[in-house]
Amino acid sequence: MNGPRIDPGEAKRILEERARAAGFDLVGVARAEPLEEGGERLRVWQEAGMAADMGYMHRPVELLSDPKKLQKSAKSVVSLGVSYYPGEHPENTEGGGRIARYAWGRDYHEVIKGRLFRLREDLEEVLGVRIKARGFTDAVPLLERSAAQHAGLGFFGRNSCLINDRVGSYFFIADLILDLELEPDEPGIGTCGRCTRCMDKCPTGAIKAPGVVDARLCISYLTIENRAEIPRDLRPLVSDWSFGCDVCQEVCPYNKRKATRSRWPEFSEGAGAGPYLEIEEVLEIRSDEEFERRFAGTPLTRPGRAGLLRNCCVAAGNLGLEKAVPALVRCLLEDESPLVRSHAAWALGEIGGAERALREAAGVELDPSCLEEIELALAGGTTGAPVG
Ligand code: B12
Ligand code: SF4
Ligand code: SF4
Repeated sequence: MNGPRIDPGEAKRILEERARAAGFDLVGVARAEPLEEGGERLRVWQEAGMAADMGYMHRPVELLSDPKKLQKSAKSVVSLGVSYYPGEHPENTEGGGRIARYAWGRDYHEVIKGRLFRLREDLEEVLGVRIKARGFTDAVPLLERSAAQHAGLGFFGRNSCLINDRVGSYFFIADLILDLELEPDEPGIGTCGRCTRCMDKCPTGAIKAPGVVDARLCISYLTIENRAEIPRDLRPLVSDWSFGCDVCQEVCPYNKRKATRSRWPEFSEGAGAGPYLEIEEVLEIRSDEEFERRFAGTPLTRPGRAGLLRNCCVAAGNLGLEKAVPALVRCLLEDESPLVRSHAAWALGEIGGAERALREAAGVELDPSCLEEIELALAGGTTGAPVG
């Protein structure tokens, strides 16, 4: 920081005022110190293999838990919360692929980054100093939930989400690491009491202990970060989720009582893909260019074309979506990705009525994993009922 020394209490008051003016619902400050308890939990989680194949989550604990590793001169970590709650899913009467609420609108990385940088500039102007800062959301390796808990934004729920007593858990966390001294907040406190709803209702049993999510089982991981197949035994449990999962937040009493709609129009359902994907339409996307064009500026580009089509196949199979059969048959016979072809075969096995197409595919398919899926589908899919 260059310029006159500023009273940390006064600087904090100005930060709060400017952050709220910038549209952030929550703001808190912690000293730029290692997040020891969070780091220890991360180490145990990594060692148990729960980080699956997310390369960035296998980085050394010291890197992920120490803000000073991101900025040497850091004095304060500001955590900001912004509600993305866009409302409830309408009933799935059309057979759509369900999208987690955080992804209904525009890509939050871009939207929040813009406002973070403006907030930093605003602070510099009002305080009359140059501030060295790093601003990010869900991008740079730091335990953002732990940092935000230290800064008083909320407490850890048994679903591992950070819950704020006033707004629930449907909020993004963003961070500004600053070389400016700010008066720190008290850490967030709160409790789930005797409630265990999220653990009881998680469709795949991914919440292994209070606050511990095994990513290998989590539908959010399986449909977004995972680049490989969705394991066969988990597919029926994924239900109609085609991007992310909200079950452990939907059942949470804190959200039932507190969730208030986001004030950011970028996160409303009209700003992006909305609550459901039209499965048949997505299944017809054959090139990466077309995929990028269709979902540009939304979080849905994350799993890539093959990943999103894979998810839509699974949702179609679980919904028994007969109207998707022609599109699934084209995926099976024409798609260049074995991932898509194999999941299309599975879906056709679940829905039934596509024996001819499956036999035709069996005659031309060269990929061993696709061939196996086709054989299984012809033998009757998960349900065991013969196809055709
Ligand atoms: C990897 C990751 C995932 C993985 C793994 C999730 C997990 N629970 O570990 C997957 C892909 C599964 C995932 C899913 C989701 N994610 Co995510 N994810 C991340 C990421 C990049 C790292 C999380 C991490 O470090 N995991 C490792 C474990 C060990 O850490 P942790 O989950 O943060 O848990 C900490 C606390 O819970 C604490 N803790 C837990 N219990 C207790 C109990 C006590 C007593 C104490 C003291 C501490 C404590 O210790 C842990 C270490 O700090 C963060 C962004 C970031 N850089 O932090 C976003 C982040 C956690 N994700 C977020 C979101 C929105 C989601 C989803 C809701 C998206 C969706 N709808 O599909 C789901 C929620 C699933 C769930 N129940 O966690 C938000 C959460 C906001 C919030 N209010 O909590 C974050 C912070 C992104 C952001 N910047 O907004 N995610
Ligand atoms: S996001 Fe879904 S699958 Fe993952 S822990 Fe929560 S309820 Fe379970
Ligand atoms: S559902 Fe219950 S146990 Fe789970 S996070 Fe919410 S209050 Fe805690």
